Amino acid sequence: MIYCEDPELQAIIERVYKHEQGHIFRFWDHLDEQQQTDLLAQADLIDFSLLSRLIEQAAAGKEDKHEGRLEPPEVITLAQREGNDDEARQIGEAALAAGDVAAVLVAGGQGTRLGFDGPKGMYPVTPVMQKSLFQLHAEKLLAIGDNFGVQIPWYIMTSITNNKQTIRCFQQNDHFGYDHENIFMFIQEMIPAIDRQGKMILDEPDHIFMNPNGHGGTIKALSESGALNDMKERGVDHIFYFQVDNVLTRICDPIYLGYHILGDSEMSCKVVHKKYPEEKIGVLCLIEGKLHLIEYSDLNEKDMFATNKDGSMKLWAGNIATHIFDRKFIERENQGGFKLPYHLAEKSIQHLDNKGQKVQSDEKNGIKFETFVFDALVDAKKTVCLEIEREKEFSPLKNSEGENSPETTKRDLIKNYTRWLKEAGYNISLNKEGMPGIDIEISPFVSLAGENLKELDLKITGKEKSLYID
Ligand code: UD2
Repeated sequence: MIYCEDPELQAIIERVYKHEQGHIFRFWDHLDEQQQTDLLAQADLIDFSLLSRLIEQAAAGKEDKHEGRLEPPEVITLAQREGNDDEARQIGEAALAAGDVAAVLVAGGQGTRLGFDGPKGMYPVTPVMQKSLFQLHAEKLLAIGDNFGVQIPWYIMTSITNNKQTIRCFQQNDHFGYDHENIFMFIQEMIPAIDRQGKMILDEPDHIFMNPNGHGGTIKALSESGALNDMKERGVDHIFYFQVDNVLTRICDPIYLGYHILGDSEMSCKVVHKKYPEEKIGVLCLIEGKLHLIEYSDLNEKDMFATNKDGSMKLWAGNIATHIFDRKFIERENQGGFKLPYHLAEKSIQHLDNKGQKVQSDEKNGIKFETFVFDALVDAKKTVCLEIEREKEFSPLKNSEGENSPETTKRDLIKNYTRWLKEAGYNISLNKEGMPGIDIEISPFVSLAGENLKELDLKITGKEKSLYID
C-alpha cells in the first residue's frame, strides 16, 4: 500500500485498497504532486459500496427474468386520438399559458456513434441555414412560449465531458435568443467502468476512466443541482423531457401535455410503431399489469419476434424517448436516495499497459454502467402512452451514415417542411422519391407544425435554388 502523511488523503487510499482497487496507484511514483492529488480527489468521489454491488452484478451476468411474459401496453392509438385531440390541446395550451410547464433536455451523452468531436447538440442539422440541434430546439421552445406569452424555463443536462463546450456554445450564440436566467444547466454524475476482472480502468496514469451515469441520472441531478427547487419556485408542475438527437421533436406539444393531464399521469411516453422487430428502440410493454420499457439491447429474441394471431408484431410500441413527468413524481423518486437500477454494457475502453502506454483495441475489454430514465415508469401511479406518426415527430441523429444519420435527418426535415407547404395549398413539385429537389427550411418562429403558412401568401415560383421561410 502507498502512504501519505495527510490523514485525510491516507483515508482515501485505505478505502481504495479496502475495495481491492489499489492497482489504480500503480504509476504513483511517476506522478508529480498535483497528479497524485488529482487522482486521490477523483477516487474520493467514488461510491465504493455502489461499485462493489455493480461488480457483483457484472459477475452474476445478465439474467432475463421476463422472457415470454411481456404483453402489449395500453396505448392511446392514432385511431383513438381522432376527435379527442382538440380537448387535449386546449388543456395543454392552458397549462403552457399558466406557466406550469418546463422543458428538460438531456445532452450528457458522448455521441460516440456519430463520430462528432463535440457535444451532439452543436451538430448542424437544418437543411438550408445549417442551424445546430441546440439552436433548433431553442427556437422551437421560444416560439411555442411566444404563442402563450411565456418563456418556458429550460433545464439542460450535460456531463463533465461536454459541459464546458456546451456552456461556451450557448454563450457565444447569445443563448440563441433565450433570457439566460431561464436556462439552467446542470451536470450529471459520472461512474467508473470496470475491466473483466472487476477492476477500475486507468485511462491516464493519474486518471480513472469514468462515463456519465446514463440519462436516468437526470432524476438525481435535477434534485441535487437545485433545478427541481427552481421549478417549484416558478410554479412548474409538468416537465417535458426530450433527447438532444431528434430533429422532429414537438417540444412542449400541447396535445401531449393535455393527454398527460387528462390521464392524471405521473410519467408519459410517446410511441411509434416499430419498423421491424430488431429496430434499435426500446419497447413499451406490460409485465404483470405494470408498464415497463425494455431497452432494445435487453429484449430477448422470443419477445422481439413475437406476433399476434394475425401475424402483426406483438410488442410494437417503440419508445421515442420523449416523456412528460410530473414534478412531484420526480421529487418522490428522489426520496430515500436514487433507486434506478444500473444496466451493463460491454464496451471497448481505452486503457494503459504496464508501461503506461495507451491501448485501444476493438475487443470489448470493459463494462460500463448506465441508468435509464424510463426505469422510473414502474414507480408511477398512472401513466399515459400516446401513439404518434413517426414521419411527423421522430427522426433521431445517431450514426455518421445509413439509418438515423445526417442524411436521413435532413431528408425528414425537408419532407416535413414540404408537406406543410403543400397542405397550406402551395404548389411544390416532387420527384420520384417524394422530395422537392431543393433544400427547404421553415423557421420555428413562422410555423411549428404547418400552421400560419397559408396566411403568409408566399410567392413560390419553383425556380428557387433553396427555400428558407422566416
Ligand atoms: C435511446 C433509447 C431507446 C430509444 C432511442 C430513441 C436509451 C437507453 N435508449 O437510445 O430506447 O428510445 O433513444 O431515439 O435511452 N444521455 C445523457 N446522459 C447519458 C446517456 C445519454 O444525457 O449518460 C442522453 C444523450 O445525450 C441523448 C439521449 O440521452 O440525448 C439518448 O442517448 P443515446 O443516444 O445513448 O440512446 P440510444 O440511441 O441508445
